[in-house]
Order: sequence, then structure tokens, then C-alpha cells
Amino acid sequence: MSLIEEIRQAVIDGQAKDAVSKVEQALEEGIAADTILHNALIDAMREVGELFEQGEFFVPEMLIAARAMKGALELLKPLLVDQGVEPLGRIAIGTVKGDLHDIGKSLVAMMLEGGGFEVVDLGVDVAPEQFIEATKNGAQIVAMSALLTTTMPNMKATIEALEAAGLRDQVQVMVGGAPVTQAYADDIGADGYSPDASSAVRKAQALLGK
Ligand code: B12
Repeated sequence: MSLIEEIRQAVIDGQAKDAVSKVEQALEEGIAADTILHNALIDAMREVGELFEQGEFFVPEMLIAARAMKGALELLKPLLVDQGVEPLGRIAIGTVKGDLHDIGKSLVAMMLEGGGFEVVDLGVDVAPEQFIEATKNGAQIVAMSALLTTTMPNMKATIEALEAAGLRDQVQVMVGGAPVTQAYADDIGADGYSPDASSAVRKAQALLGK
């Protein structure tokens, strides 16, 4: 097995320490950071997403793999900036105002990062004004998570606030979370909805025409 394949497998298996030490080894051997990123890390997360969709992986495996990927990615980040590798786009993600659930949101953020996006994680209990600020700071996609039926309306409130601020045309809005559906997304005028973290990456790519 090549070193790239070993890194890829370590991420799929959620072996964070192993993934990090093998990335260090690969860098020492002179393998380029963007080769490690695309051929090992991003490809591993693509496979993890497929395993999840096939019902072979569940949320815990996906979270553990995502953490291993994140650890390895931290090593590569400064080098990728040096190499001038452009992210696919900038996404501001957060759980909407009044809602403190962050597991799904963080998983989506990690998968988006693994998929090559620059992700600004605004955290939980994020007010419409914070999403507006993030859009002014260059976010091309605003991604909102809600886990409570009582906080879902804050997705609509954020879209309305973007409209009122004259920013709606310059940002794509993605929504998700257990109680959110495609019908709800259509109803509130969101541009995209995904039921899980792996399809969220493909949706974000499609929204930015990638
Ligand atoms: C863990 C949990 C908590 C934890 C949260 C810890 C944390 N750090 O997040 C704690 C204990 C704090 C909590 C608190 C509460 N909770 Co709670 N909680 C849950 C629980 C059990 C799991 C949620 C979870 O993490 N799921 C796993 C993740 C991975 O799944 P996910 O979030 O759905 O995310 C996936 C997709 O939805 C999607 N996705 C998510 N976000 C986004 C965003 C985008 C843009 C996209 C594209 C996709 C996407 O991708 C993710 C990965 O595949 C759910 C039950 C459930 N089955 O959902 C109840 C649940 C959500 N909670 C509930 C309730 C009622 C509460 C409380 C009000 C309880 C109380 N009385 O205090 C409080 C509210 C606090 C608040 N203000 O937010 C209810 C909501 C009912 C409703 N219809 O609104 C649920 C459904 C439990 C129940 N059956 O009653 N909760």
C-alpha cells in the first residue's frame, strides 16, 4: 500500500494519530501538500460519505473519520496557503438563533472543509445579523442548521434579513438539520437543502457551479 493509500485508509478508519504521523512522513518524503489533500484526505471523506449513504457507516464513524481528517488537515493548511491552492469557495455556517445543537452542524462544517471549502464556523445560537456580517465579509454560501421546530423559523428570518440588507442576490443559502425538509427549504426561499453532511458537500459544489 502506498503512503497516500495508508493516509486515506487511516482517515476512513478514524485513526487520527496514525493519519497525522503518516501525513508528517509524507511531507518529509517530499509529497506535495495538495496531493495529500486531494488524493488522500478528500478522497477518504468522499468514501466515508459513500459508506454512510450505503448504510455501512453511521454518524459516530463519520464523526471519528472527520476528526482524523481535521487533524491531518491542520498540518497541511499552512503549506496549502503557501502553495496558493484556492479553496472552492467560502462558506459561513452556524446553528440558528435560539438553538444550541452543534453536532450535526460541526459535522457538516468538517465535511465541507474536507471537500475543499474555506469554512467560517459561526457556532451556535447565531443571530441573522451575524450571518449578514459573514456575507459582507465574503461568504458565498450561508449554511444554517436547526434541530428544533421552534428555531426553524429563524432560518426564514435570516433570509428575510439578508433581503432587507440588500445582500440576498450575492449569497447562496443552504439549510439542514433533522426537522428541515426540501419542502421547508423551498417554502422559505433557500437555494439548497441536504439531509446529511456528505450530500451537503455536493450541494455546496453545485450551488457554486463547481
Ligand atoms: C444531542 C441532543 C441534544 C444536546 C445537544 C448537544 C450538542 N452539543 O449539540 C442537548 C442535551 C444540549 C440538547 C438540548 C435540547 N434539546 Co436536543 N437533542 C439532541 C438529540 C438527541 C441528537 C441531536 C444530534 O446531535 N444528532 C446527530 C447529528 C449528527 O444529526 P443532525 O443534527 O440531524 O445533523 C445531520 C443532518 O440533519 C444534517 N445537517 C445538520 N445541520 C445541517 C446544516 C446544513 C446547512 C445542512 C445542509 C445539513 C445539516 O447533517 C448532519 C449530519 O448528517 C436530538 C434527537 C434527534 N434524534 O435528533 C434531540 C432533539 C433535537 N432535542 C430536542 C429538544 C426538545 C431539546 C431541548 C429543548 C430539551 C430541553 N427541554 O431543554 C434542548 C434545547 C436546547 C437548545 N436551546 O438548543 C428535540 C427537538 C424536538 C423538536 N421537534 O423541536 C429532539 C428531536 C429530541 C426529541 N425527540 O424530543 N439536545
